[in-house]
Amino acid sequence: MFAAFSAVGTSAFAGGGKKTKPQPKVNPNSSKGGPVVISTWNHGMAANEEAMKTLLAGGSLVDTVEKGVMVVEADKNNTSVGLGGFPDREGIVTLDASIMDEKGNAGSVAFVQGIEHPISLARAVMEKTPHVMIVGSGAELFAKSLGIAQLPNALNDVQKKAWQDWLKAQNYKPIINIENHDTIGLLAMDVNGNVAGSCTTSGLAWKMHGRVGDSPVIGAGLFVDSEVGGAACTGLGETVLRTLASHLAVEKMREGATPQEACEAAINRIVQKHSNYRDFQVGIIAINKSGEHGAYGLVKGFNYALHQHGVNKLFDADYFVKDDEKK
Ligand code: SD4
Repeated sequence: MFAAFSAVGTSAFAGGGKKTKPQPKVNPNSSKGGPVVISTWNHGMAANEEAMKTLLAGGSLVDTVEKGVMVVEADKNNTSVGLGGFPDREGIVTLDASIMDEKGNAGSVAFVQGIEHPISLARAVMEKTPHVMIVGSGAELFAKSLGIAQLPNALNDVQKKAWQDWLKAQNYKPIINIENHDTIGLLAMDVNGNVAGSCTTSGLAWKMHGRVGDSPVIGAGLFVDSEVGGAACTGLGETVLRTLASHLAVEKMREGATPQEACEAAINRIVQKHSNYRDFQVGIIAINKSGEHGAYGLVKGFNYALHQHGVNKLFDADYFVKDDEKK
């Protein structure tokens, strides 16, 4: 029913024209830093382990970025990714995910219910359909056609209690840094300097039913261009959607910025466009083809896991809002 389809790398984008293709300023041939896996928050440690294991065992980059975040999706104690995530204000858990490969192909799903691994469904959108994004009941129908089970969307005790507590005041205020494990965004580079990425989340707790965040939107929560590198965001998705922060970071790297400079430029743009920037969190990670990485938060508390040179380690990211510390 769904024919295999590869959107990029086909004749539509192949040479033939007389124009010279602009070259990124990063060194495309350098592989001195690879392989690298970087991902957001504490849960990035477990995701990195699985991703690096997959890559070193000869898995493809897409396998790597998919399998890494699947560990987090499968963790029912995680309240911000996968089916254990906090629900929307109607008490329904809805999930968003996206994936990009090293050839520029992309797939995503949004507003899906009862799917244990939305990242795998996003991958199937990328690999088995002519589309990039499928949402809601259409995505669930697509899952069914692939034999992917749709599980009953029942809340566990932790989810139910949190939702019932929220209902008492019904105060919608996104919480900054939910216990260091919000959305997972993961970027991987192989020894040849090829880059791919993935992003998966249950989105913001107590969101309106039907709300979609940045994570499944290519260029917002995730962007990869393997000629340059990749970036992924976590935090208040509306602000990332307004600025397409991951795309912005990759384009900054294309112009010659380091990954750290690119992350800071993306957060600076969010600050410029949001006068209430002290009230929410956004974190961004980036890597380039040389295996260099960057990470930056809007406010204190964003951390990330980096697996490189055989070591998997958590780091606290630098951040923008520091004026409280000077008092
Ligand atoms: C969203 N960016 O849906 C996600 C949520 C998140 O840290 O990252 N929380 O807006």
